[in-house]
Amino acid sequence: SELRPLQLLSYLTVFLLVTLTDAKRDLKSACLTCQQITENFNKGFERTAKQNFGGGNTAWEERKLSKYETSEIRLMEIVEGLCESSSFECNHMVEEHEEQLETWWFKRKTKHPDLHKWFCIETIKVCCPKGTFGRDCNSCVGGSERPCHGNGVCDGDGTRGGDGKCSCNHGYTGEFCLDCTDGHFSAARNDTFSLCTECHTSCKTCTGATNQDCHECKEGWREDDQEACVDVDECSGEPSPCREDQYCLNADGSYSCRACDNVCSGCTGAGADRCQSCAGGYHRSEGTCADVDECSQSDPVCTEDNQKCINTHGSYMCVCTGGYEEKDGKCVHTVPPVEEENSEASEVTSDPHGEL
Ligand SMILES: [Ca+2]
Repeated sequence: SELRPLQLLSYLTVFLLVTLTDAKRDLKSACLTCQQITENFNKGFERTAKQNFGGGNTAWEERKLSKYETSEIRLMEIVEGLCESSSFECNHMVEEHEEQLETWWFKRKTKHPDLHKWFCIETIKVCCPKGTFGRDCNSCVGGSERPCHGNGVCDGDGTRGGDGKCSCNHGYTGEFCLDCTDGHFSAARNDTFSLCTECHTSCKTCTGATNQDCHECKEGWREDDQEACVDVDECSGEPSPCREDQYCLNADGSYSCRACDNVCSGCTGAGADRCQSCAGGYHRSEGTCADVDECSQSDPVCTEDNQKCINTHGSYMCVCTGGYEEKDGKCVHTVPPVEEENSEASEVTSDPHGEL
C-alpha cells in the first residue's frame, strides 16, 4: 500500500517515455509519408504525360493537349494515385494539404520545380534538407555535406525528427565515425576523412592487413617465432578437448568435436576404419570394426526351448519359432486365432451398447 504511489509514478514514467518515443518516430515517419507522396506525384506526372489523345496530331488536339498539361483534371488524376487506399497517414496528409498541392500546381511549379523541397520541407515542414534533422533542420553530426563523415547514418537525416547523432557503419566508431573498431585498422585519416580496413582474420587488433601486423591475436590463434598470428591446433594437445566418443577436427582459429562412428569405442577420425577400439557387439576385422554374428558362435546364445537367434548390427535377438509366442520369458504354444476371433465377437454382441 505504501508502494502504490511509487508504482503509479513508474507507470506514468513509462507511459511518458513511450509517448515521447512515439512522437519522435512520428516526426520521422511523417517525412517518409510526404516523400512517398511527392515521389508518387512525380510518377503520376509522367504517367499522365504519356496519355495520348487519339494519336492524331490535329491542331485541335494540340491545343487540347497543352490545355490538359496544366489542367485541374490532370492534377486530380495525379492526386488520386498518391496513396494506397489502406494508408491512413498518407491519405490524411493529402487531404489536409490538398490546397497547398493545388497552389503548387497552378502557381509555384515553374519557379519551384522540386515538389519535395517546396511541399515537404518548406511548406508543410515535415522534412528537412539532406544532411540536416530535427525541428529546426540543424546540421547532422559531422556536417550536412557528409554526415558522419560518410561512415555512418545520421539519426533523423532529412526529417524533422531524430537527434542528429551517428550510427556508424561496420568497422567505424566514435561520435564522428572517424575511429576504427577492434579488428580494423586506420588505412587513411585526417580531420574529416577516415578509412578503416579489416584486419587479417587472425588479429584481434592490428596496424595493417597481414597476420604479421597484429597487435594482439584473436582467440584460437597464437604468436609464432616471427611474431605472426597462426592457428592453435587444439587437437594436437593432450588430453583431447573432445569427449571419448568424439574425434577432434582442427580449423583455422577454432576446432570442432564430431561424433565417432557408432561401431567405435573412441576414434581418431570419421568412419569405421578410424576406431581406437570396437564398440560392444563389434570386432576388429580387416582394419575396421565389423558386426559379431552371435548366432553362429559355437556356444548358442538363445537357449530356451523353441527359441531361435536373429543376428542384428551390433547385437542379436532371441525370438520364438513359428507357432510359439513369448510369455514370461518362455516360448509357449500360440492360441489358435480362430478361437480368439470367436471370443472377441461374443464379447462385442454382449456389449449393451451394441444393442442400441
Ligand atoms: Ca585451431
